[in-house]
Amino acid sequence: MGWLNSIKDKFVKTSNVLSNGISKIFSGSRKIDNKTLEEFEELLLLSDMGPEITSMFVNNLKNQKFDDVLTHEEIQRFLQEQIEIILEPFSKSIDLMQDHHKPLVIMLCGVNGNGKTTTAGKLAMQFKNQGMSVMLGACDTFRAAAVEQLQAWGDKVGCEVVTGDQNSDPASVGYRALLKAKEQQIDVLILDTAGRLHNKSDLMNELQKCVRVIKKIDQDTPHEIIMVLDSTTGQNAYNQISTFKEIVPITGLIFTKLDSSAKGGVIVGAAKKYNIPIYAIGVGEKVEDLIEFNAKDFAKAII
Ligand SMILES: Nc1nc2c(ncn2[C@@H]2O[C@H](COP(=O)(O)OP(=O)(O)OP(=O)(O)O)[C@@H](O)[C@H]2O)c(=O)[nH]1
Ligand SMILES: [Mg+2]
Repeated sequence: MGWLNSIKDKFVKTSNVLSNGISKIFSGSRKIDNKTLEEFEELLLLSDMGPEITSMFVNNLKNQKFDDVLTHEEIQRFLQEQIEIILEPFSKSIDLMQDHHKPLVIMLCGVNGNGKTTTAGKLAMQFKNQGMSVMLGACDTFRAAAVEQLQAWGDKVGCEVVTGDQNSDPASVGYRALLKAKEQQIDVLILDTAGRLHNKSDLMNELQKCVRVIKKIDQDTPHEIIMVLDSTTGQNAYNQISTFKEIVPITGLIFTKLDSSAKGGVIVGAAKKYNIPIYAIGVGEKVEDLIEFNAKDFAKAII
C-alpha cells in the first residue's frame, strides 16, 4: 500500500492514457457490445501493450462480460486483474542467495542511452545498503564520458570501479574486474557495457566476446545478463529484445524511465512474448527510483 501510494504518481503518463481512456469510454456505465470492445481495443493499443495482449484482453472481456453493463471502475478492475495475471510469473528478483558464487556477476546490456550506467549505479548502491560488498566494471570503453560517469557512481557508493583506457577491449576490462573481484571476495560484480544498436553486428559480437572472455575464468559467469530497456521507446523494445537474446542469454529485464513514459503497457507485452523475468523498473534518476517489480502493484499503478 505504502509502495503503491509512493509510486503511483510516477506512472502518471501511462495511467493517464489508461484511466482517462477508460473513463471516457465507460463514463458512468456502459454495455459491453462490439462498439465498446472496439474502443477498448484502440485504448490498449495506444498504451503499447501490443497486438497479442490487446486481442487477448479484448477476447476475455468479450467472453466474460458481453452484454453486461459495467461501470468504469469495474473495467478498471478487470484490466488490472488481467495485467496482474500476465505479469505475476515474471515478477522475480535477482537471486542474491547464490553466495557460493562470490562474486555474483551481473552484466547489463542494451541499446544506447536506455539507462544502463544509471541502473548499474543504483543496483550497486542498493546491494551495498543491504550489506554486500560491490565492485563495478566499466566495460564501456567506447564513450568518452562513460568511465567518469560510472566512477562517479563508484564514489557515491564507495566501491571500486575497474576501468580500461578509452577504446581498449571491453572484454579485457570484464576479465580483469572478475579476477579482482574474486581475489577480494567481493559479493557482487556489476559490469556496465556500452550502448549498442542491435543492428550493428560488430558491436553485438563485441558483447558476445565480453561474455565469452569472462567465462574463461568461471564458466558460470555472468550469472545474470540483464537487458535494460527504455520504456519510452514502446514497441521498439521488442526488436531490441529479439536481437539481443539471439546474441547472449538474457536472464532478466529492467525497464527504465517509466516516470516519463506513456507507453508503460510495453512491459506487459514484452514479458509475455519473451518469457523473461522483470527484475526491476526505473522511475527516476535517484537511487531509490529503481524499484523491485511487483505485478499487482504495477497493475494498480498504471491504471
Ligand atoms: N527519468 C528517468 N531518467 C532515467 C532513468 N534511468 C536513467 N535515466 C536517465 O537517462 C539518461 C541516460 O542514462 P545512462 O545511464 O547514461 O544510459 P546508458 O544506457 O548507460 O547510456 P549509454 O551508455 O550512452 O548507452 C541519464 O540522463 C539518466 O539519468 C529513469 O528511470 N527515469
Ligand atoms: Mg552507459
